[in-house]
Amino acid sequence: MSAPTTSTTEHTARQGYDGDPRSPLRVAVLGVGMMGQDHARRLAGPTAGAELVAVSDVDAARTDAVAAEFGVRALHDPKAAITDPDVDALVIATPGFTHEELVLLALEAGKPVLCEKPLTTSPGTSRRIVEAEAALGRRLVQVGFMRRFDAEYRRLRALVVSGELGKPLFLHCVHRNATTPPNFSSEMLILDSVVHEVDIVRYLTGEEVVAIRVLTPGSTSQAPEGLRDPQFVIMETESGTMVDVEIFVNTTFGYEVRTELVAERGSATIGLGVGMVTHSAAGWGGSIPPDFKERFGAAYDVEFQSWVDAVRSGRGVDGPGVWDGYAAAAVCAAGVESLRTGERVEVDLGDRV
Ligand code: ISE
Repeated sequence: MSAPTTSTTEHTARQGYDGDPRSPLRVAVLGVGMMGQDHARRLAGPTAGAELVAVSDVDAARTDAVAAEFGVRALHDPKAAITDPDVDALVIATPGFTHEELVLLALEAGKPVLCEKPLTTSPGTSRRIVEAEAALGRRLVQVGFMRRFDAEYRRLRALVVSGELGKPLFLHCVHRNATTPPNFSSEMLILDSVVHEVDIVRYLTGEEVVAIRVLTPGSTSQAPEGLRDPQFVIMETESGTMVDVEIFVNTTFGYEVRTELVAERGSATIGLGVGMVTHSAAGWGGSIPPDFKERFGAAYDVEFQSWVDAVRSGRGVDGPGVWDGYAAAAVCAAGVESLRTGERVEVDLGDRV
């Protein structure tokens, strides 16, 4: 629950976050579709030290309805929300193609941002953000790679970092969704879904991805006409760790994300979903989450709390940043090229900024 210790009149009179640890961080959510509404709920509810103060969406009726639901201001122009003196920080959950402009405006306004993935939809536009933030000389942007806040992924990373099993040789990844939203294209399996594996490979190994190849097995009859689903993705990291990803987004029944690490002296698997196994007349078994909102709900909560804590403490944003967003965009763009050509495509990130 938010813990505001100053009255509304006191903190709405501020211009930007005042750094007083008793003041809540006043956040506006831009884009209140499915994900933005989920984040608005998170900020209005369990995130301590945050106060949801405004929402904004291109759909004016939706903006008004969500604003009324949370009792906050409806701002119809997202750009005005960014410069609003009573907004300290922004959550950007608008469609990916709008991110570049909004994030650059937020950087210009000097406001911290939690931007949903992808950072932007191309490496060139992501790189512009990397450079704009570098020119400011301080980190303001966190990218919404929520898997880094998931307890199981954190344990797997700790295991890799400990060196107990030796060098990672393979990562076998499974990423399955029950269904896709309308207009989900074959490229989006890479840009919208596999982007998470790209980030998690970088997070687990601490290395960049240097090459990617996308193969297209026969498509499931359960996918919409023309969608190449499933796809099989192979990535290589700098030191030669090999990664395979089965991305399958119309399994019809539920959400599954698994990762098996194979290292020199052993292996470890996460995402088996074996939390509770029941035995009954119906047989034995557990449950499969319906979607990512449930599977990664706790990770989103931790992600938001750590973003708010970092901004309020004055130490600045410290979660996955613009370089992570840029690297993921570059690998995914190479993946889309490979999807078209069937060839292995090398990734060149250029100099680290
Ligand atoms: C969606 O946008 C997500 O981010 C989910 O985590 C992923 O599983 C899904 O495939 C994407 O469409």
